[in-house]
Amino acid sequence: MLSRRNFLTSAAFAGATVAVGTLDGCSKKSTAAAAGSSGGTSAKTITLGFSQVGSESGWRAANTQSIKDSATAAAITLKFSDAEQKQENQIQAIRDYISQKVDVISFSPVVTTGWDTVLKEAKAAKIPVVLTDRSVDSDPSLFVTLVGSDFEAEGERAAHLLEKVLALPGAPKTVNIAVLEGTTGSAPAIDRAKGFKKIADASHPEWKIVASQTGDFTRDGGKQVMAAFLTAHPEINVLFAHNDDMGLGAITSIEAAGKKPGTDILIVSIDGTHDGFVAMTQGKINAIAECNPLLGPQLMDTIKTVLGGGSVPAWIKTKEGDFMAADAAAALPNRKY
Ligand code: GZL
Repeated sequence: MLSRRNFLTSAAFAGATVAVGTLDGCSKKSTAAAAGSSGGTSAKTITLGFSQVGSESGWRAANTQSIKDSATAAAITLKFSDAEQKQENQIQAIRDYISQKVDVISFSPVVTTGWDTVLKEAKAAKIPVVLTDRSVDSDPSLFVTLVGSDFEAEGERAAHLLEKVLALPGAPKTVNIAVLEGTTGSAPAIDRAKGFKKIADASHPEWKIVASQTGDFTRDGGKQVMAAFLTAHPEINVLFAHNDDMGLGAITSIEAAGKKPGTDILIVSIDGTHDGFVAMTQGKINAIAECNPLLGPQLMDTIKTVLGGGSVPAWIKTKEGDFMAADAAAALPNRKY
């Protein structure tokens, strides 16, 4: 069986649009609508049960705010829970929503595996599930769709940004890369690493990854792991951070080691948070591949379509750009997060 993540990639690639509730290729209504359950009506107020990963980063804070603001704007009743980056808390929250008979469940899965059982329980309860942000390796029929970014493309984009940074005057010819990985087992960590490696392997035999370890998407994680990297590998002159927060934490350790971030150690990261942009204006981060957290409006529109019995694409991708440090000052006033 094609895993959900592979299916999403192929479906997105093929531009496939599939009826909600099933991916068997024929057009069917959403599970809820087809079953005539509460989800099939448009008159009553929709109740959404949402399980958020946690509050680990600036990206997550912006994502949470977007979901809360958009639910209010859409007149959708939101039940919201913060899992503190623990899968067991997300599974419990989903079970609570099932017992509360919400109309729809949405969540950003902290890791890609271990969801089949609870998703089968949601399906048995005829409650449609919409993924946001991160995908999972589960039977695609257990989900309606994913509203979120293409993390593998983000990894490729980060590698291309590093190419541009290394083409600037004064950049080193020897490239010794440290990687601060996201949460182990999460879709962004897996796919960003895959995308970056694809470009590195294809075009840059001179790039050497000398250290790679998770900082769990947090500033403290980035700070602690980078400090250890610098002790073990004084030759490091490039950092690829899977998110801005780990990059910002690493900057603290780089400066504590008497080195200049953005000069002695070039930094490319992913997200595009406010503080990431500020670091670019200070020359401490050299480039950022944006990962848009403002998924709320798309999520609420998708929920209304699904509960109205409509069809949605298998993957609703977010739009996002790439930024070199030289672009940051001009872009900063217009940033929405
Ligand atoms: C990406 C999201 C990641 C961000 C991190 O969509 O899941 O999790 O890149 C966040 O900042 O912690």
